[in-house]
Amino acid sequence: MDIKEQLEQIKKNALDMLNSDSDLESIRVKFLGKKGELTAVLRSMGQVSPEDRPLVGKHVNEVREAIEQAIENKKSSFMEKAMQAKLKAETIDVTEPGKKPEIGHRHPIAQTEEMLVDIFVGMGFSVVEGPEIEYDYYNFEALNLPKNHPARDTQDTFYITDNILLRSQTSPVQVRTMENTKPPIRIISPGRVYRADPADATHSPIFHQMEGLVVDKGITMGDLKGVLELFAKKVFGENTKIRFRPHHFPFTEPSAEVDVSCWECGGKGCRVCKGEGWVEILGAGMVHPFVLRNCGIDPDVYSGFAFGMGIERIALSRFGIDDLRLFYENDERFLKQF
Ligand code: 2NL
Repeated sequence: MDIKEQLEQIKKNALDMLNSDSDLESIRVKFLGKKGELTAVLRSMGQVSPEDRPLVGKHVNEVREAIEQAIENKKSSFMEKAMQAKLKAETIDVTEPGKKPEIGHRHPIAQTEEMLVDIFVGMGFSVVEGPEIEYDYYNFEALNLPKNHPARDTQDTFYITDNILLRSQTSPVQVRTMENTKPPIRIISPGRVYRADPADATHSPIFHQMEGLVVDKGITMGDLKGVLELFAKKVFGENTKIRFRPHHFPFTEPSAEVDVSCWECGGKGCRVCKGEGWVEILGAGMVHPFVLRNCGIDPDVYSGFAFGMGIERIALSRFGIDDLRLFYENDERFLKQF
């Protein structure tokens, strides 16, 4: 085979290969590379007569260019194909209806807490928060709960050390506020509290409470009743009545348990109020003079009222639920309903 035929054969082989094999780089190396077939022909130019060399050289270049061009064409056709595939795969139909992102919402306990806070903020109360890990002093001692009081039983309270515990009410927040603020004081303290109760439909070792405290000159039980009545109407409806039943708390004197007229039957008696016509929602009273004194406030000059309510209890009534454990199970099928 003379060199001319050799060159034509190389060109044909290269073009054939390009039609059947997509590995363009190895085809380039095989024919055009330093150890490639075309280079081998160039090396054998020594055998060509000097007068033929320019012609053969020209032919080699033509073949090289033809192969290069063919590789280039193949490359652009591959790239075009890849681009078409990509465009097809990534097509966005802008006329398609959008996917609605699933947005969550506040937990029913948080919603209830927010509602209670809003009502009292509307009456001029400020929100105060404090530590959930407390000294025995702020949780009990300052509140006129002497050392052997049953509520201080380790059965009921999570003690961490002898004098440090998980707060069992949010009163310590009020005590701290009275210690470092001069009256008038008008605060609420919502938050998490802890009691060593086994969980059942109406008890949980962790629950939420909101207490309120007003201290000023001339505060009376009438102020307490006015505030709680307004509060009850906002939560349970305009026609709601409230009722005070005498009770005992060590930190208030006098003390009362407070009922609202049943929101379900309006007072006639039904399943919700168990035929009573009334439902207990909170405890309240006039701040005990000992407590005021413990907190550096002179009970001969100032008086105050305080109240405390369980947020879960309000949430249960508001949403018509009968088992408080539902609030803590984080079952979306339950939570999505609120
Ligand atoms: C209830 C009853 C109550 C208070 C909490 C209080 C706080 C201070 C002084 C006096 Cl610093 N009292 N808090 C008063 C009466 C009742 O809670 O049944 N809570 C769930």
